[in-house]
Amino acid sequence: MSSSFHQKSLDLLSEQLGSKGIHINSLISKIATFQIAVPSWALGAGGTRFGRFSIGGEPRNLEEKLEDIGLLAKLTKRTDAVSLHIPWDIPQDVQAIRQKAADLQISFDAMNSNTFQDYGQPLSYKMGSLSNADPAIRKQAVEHNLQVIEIGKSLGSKGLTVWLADGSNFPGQAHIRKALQWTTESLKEIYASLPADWKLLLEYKPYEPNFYHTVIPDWGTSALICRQLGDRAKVLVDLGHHLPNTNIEQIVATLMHQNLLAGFHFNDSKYGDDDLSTGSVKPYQLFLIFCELIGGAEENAQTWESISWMIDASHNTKDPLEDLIQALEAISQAYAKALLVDRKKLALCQNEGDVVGAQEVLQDAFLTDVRTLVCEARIQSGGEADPLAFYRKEKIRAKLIAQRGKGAQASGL
Ligand code: PSV
Ligand code: MN
Repeated sequence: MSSSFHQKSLDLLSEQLGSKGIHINSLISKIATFQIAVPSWALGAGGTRFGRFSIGGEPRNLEEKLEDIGLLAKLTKRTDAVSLHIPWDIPQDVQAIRQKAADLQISFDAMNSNTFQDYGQPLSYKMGSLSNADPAIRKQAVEHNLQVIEIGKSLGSKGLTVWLADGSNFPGQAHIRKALQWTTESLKEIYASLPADWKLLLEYKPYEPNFYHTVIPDWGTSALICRQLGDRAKVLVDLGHHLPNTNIEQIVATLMHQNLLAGFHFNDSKYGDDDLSTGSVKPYQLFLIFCELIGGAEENAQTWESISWMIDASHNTKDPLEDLIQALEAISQAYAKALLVDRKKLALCQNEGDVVGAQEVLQDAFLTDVRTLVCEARIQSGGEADPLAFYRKEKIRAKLIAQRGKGAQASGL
């Protein structure tokens, strides 16, 4: 888009929104300050159990992962943090990693523990980790989480995200109540070691890798456990961790109502944990989630600052950096559209039972083209007007392949 065309579109939008009493500058500054963390595992090609196709030029170590996020930050200005996964990202030299991150203006978002692989540990997680019937295995899994906290402390992180693969594949395999009890007790031990200024983000997921029962399958179970841990334990909503057609915006509203929303792992899905690019399948759902978030924060259910924002995706077919640029854009657009909702009018419609009117209010915001707005926020922050076009024009992937090789990749999902 030429800069004069951009300016014309911006003027037009400013006029259009101005007639509704919306000031474009305050919108732009809100969009510009909204930052979303990127996980270290989203930078390489993922795969399925059937195979993995390397994209080439993928990061080979933690330093290169930081460099990729630094590049994303520079182009998009929509991310300023990385979320590490232990043991995949254990820093060899903490000071050097801290320095590198500081040079790239990247901070360390929540740390992720991993008790779903064995990675050479003495005891196997085949029958579960924090929920295992064997106390020695539960202890090993607890200690792993404590080690993750220590690494996070050394890097300046402020959160621990726990996602458990624990569950069972067949009826009768597990004692469902005991598994839940052991999980809760293990998490209590982890929570007791959580620094005072940290939070614990507890994920849920209905199925996979277990297909009969999962110990923490839904937001309700996660919330029940969090309540038993303490105020700093909250529920993490990974958009892909729901059965088809689940009303995720309602879950978000309910959690906010209880001050129990830890944050998000953004992605999209058609079936389950497909890890598709955020907003690629259900952009309206994403918009409705942001409507609940903005409403919840405005009405003081939970503060905006208390919520963590992160992408959780794995790419089988796309260039991961291109995909992340698209995801950051989709999230910014959903947020921008939700900011346009005339909340006073919506409240009026709700109070008067004007169902049609309420839908019109939402559609009016959702159908507004906010691309110019998001682009302007990026330009004002010093980013690229069109990061994807820039990435392609500069042939960044080809340069990364030349530098790092065709097939190499650090460990990850
Ligand atoms: C597995 O489902 C998963 O995608 C979870 O969402 C975690 O957040 C992520 O892997 C990293 O462990
Ligand atoms: Mn996740």
